[in-house]
Amino acid sequence: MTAKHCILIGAPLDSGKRRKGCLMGPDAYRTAGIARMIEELGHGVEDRGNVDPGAFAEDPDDRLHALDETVAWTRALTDAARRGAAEGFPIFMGGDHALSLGTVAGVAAHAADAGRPLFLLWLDAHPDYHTPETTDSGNLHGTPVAYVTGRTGFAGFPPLEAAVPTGNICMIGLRSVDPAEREAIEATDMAVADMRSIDETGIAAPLRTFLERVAEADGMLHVSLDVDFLDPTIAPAVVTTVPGGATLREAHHAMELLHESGLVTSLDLVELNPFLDERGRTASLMVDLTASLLGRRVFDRPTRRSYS
Ligand code: EXY
Ligand code: MN
Ligand code: MN
Ligand code: MN
Repeated sequence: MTAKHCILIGAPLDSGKRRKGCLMGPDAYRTAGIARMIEELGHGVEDRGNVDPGAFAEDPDDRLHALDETVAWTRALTDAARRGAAEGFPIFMGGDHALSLGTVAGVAAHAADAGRPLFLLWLDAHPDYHTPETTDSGNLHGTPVAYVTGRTGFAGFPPLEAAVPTGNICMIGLRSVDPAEREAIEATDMAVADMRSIDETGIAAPLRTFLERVAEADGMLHVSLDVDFLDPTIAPAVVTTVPGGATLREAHHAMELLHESGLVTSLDLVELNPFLDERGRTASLMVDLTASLLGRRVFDRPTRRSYS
């Protein structure tokens, strides 16, 4: 196994929706032993602490929730991600999914600097493909894929250095798609494996097909893992629970295939709300899944739930 230089970047962004708690995510991952786990797998690890969004205007809670705050985070995270991707394997510890407006934009800018295409694997119950113009909820955590693919409607957000082509995106785990998102997705060449298709084919089939394409293109691969990709019975610590999600083994199998591919170059861990957790089990599960992505095998898996 090739050792990575993992760079932990905390993104305690909680502005992408109204219910609070994701700001505690980075410290929950630290408490669950993410750095020690990475070291035990033989990788290097450096914790860069938490990103600071800088100043932003408090805005009234009108149609778009916390717009200025999310724009400030997007700017700061784009910079942090661009640097992190140039220096190692960044792991962005969220924070809600609005953080991916910045992390994916930054990683895409780095890939363009490096002259390589960026691919994006979106593991989520939701496609997060609204624009600020189509969202009914006004919650910007439902918009990052639209932003990073260069859709219009993001007035006030930093202009993208490099967009991710929709043909370079694969979404797995979908089971809650709004009508405007469905219509927009159907007009693209995005690869989509909803839970129904996973029932039919298993999770490995769409993932292997996607990974072959990434390998053929010598692409970089960013993985964005939303807690609600998982079934809420195993991952309760998230606001946007949707029944019928990935099982423990489906999720680990996906991570194991990603590890074996050797293609993953950056990772988001998003939507963990530790306030809703049960004795840290969701935080620990997300750390365990990260371990599988970084090379832990079933044979090596400890029976304990923490690394301390
Ligand atoms: N589509 C819904 C909305 O736009 O409000 C739900 C979005 C949930 C987003 C979560 C993080 O994946
Ligand atoms: Mn507002
Ligand atoms: Mn999401
Ligand atoms: Mn989601």
